[in-house]
Amino acid sequence: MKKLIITAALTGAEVTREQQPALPITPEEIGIAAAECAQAGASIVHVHARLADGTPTQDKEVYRQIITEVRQRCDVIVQVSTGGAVGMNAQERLAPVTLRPEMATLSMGTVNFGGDVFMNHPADMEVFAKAMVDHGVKPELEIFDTGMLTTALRWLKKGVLAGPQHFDFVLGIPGGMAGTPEALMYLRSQLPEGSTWTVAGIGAAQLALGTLAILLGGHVRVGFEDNVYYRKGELASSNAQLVARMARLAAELGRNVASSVEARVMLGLR
Ligand code: KMH
Ligand code: ZN
Repeated sequence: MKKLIITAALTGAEVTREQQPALPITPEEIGIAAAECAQAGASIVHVHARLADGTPTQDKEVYRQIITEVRQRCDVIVQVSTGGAVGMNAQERLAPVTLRPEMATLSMGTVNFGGDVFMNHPADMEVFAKAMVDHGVKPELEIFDTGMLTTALRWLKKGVLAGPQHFDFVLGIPGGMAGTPEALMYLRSQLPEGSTWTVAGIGAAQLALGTLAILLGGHVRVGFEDNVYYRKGELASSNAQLVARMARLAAELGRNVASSVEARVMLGLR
């Protein structure tokens, strides 16, 4: 089977230090966490920027610092968020793409997000896609529900995006598709030939769906953005602890972990 790409979603926009004391917030902390995760087997880090007090920001300069801090320490692929935090406008969300990172997330539709609405207007989504193509940034298509995958398939027909795409099934958000094996199996069954996919299970689904993805030939996202626990009632000590567990499981199940160099080839990065 293909090698396993592990993405570490280090910080997110919603998790707080109160919920997870080891949450990396500053660019330096994010750089250190990225290097630890790379050492543990991650080939991609999904990053969100925060101000020093923890407030989410899409400020390009903070993202620039994050990329610099990561690059000083390791060769992991940096994937910036264009989701940002609920309530941010499209223009601010798109800002880090102009830094020409290797990858960026691209949410494929609007979804209820806990008690909020994560807005993704179709016109904005197309602007995001075009900006990524223009800047040579590989999108990761974020799929929170089935209609979002249908939209992606329509875009491929229409030529908004071309070539094999990389999908992230984010399963278990209250308002989105459930974090169940059935949901994952259905989404996977709809993918065009040549696609790559990863799964980001929320909360307890992180371990179960990640393990299933290893068995199915997909890829895995772990980290504090999606889950702060190591097991029920026990907080994880670091993002790297969650990455290391996935790498161990993969080894047991016969999948070797991809290096960042190998992941770049598998994903067709520039
Ligand atoms: N913070 C969420 C509302 C992404 O990074 O692209 C959106 C999110 C998705 O985290
Ligand atoms: Zn994110």
